[in-house]
Amino acid sequence: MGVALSKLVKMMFAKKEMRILMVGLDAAGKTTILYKLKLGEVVTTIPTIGFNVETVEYKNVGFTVWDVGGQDKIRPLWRYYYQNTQGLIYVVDSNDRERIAEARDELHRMLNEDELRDASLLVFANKQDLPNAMPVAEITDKLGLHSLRQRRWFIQAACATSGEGLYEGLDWLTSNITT
Ligand SMILES: Nc1nc2c(ncn2[C@@H]2O[C@H](COP(=O)(O)OP(=O)(O)OP(=O)(O)O)[C@@H](O)[C@H]2O)c(=O)[nH]1
Ligand SMILES: [Mg+2]
Repeated sequence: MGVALSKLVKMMFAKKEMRILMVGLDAAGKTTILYKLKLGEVVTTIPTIGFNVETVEYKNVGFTVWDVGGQDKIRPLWRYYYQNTQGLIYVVDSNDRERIAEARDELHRMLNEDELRDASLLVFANKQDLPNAMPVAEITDKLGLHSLRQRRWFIQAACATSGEGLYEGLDWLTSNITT
């Protein structure tokens, strides 16, 4: 095999690593998503105080996913995880109409941070299995995603308990991440 070709083959199979920060309001389903991806199972969760971190392998990419607790008192801790974040996963409980404005405010506050300037944004509109779930278009609107400038973003309907939509989200991240 020629040198150029062998280099190309190496590049094609080299494993990529991506640092992902996953946040969102408490009970949005972050920890459920993390372990569904990691174990393929629905685990019984308790509210996260602090964080969980796991590496999820998918399509030759190692996603190091930091899942940080979202209760209001500990939200100020999110910023300690911003550094070197390439992809931001923002999880929304699609059934939580009362707190969608709060979810929007927290999202925009975070996106204003300089450290996250280059991070791609994937929103999981989670809990789509619930009968009263807001559809993706409504969540897009209520989160003000169309007003985002200079940001690569994508919103994916998801159900953490069945796993629906989760890999579609990762697919988007793999092709839209800043390296
Ligand atoms: N129906 C339904 N319930 C879900 C889904 N995803 C998560 N849940 C439930 O929502 C509750 C909260 O899920 P967690 O994963 O603990 O939420 P979290 O975002 O990690 O919350 P914090 O750690 O407090 O920030 C749990 O009872 C989950 O089983 C989903 O897609 N559909
Ligand atoms: Mg959690």
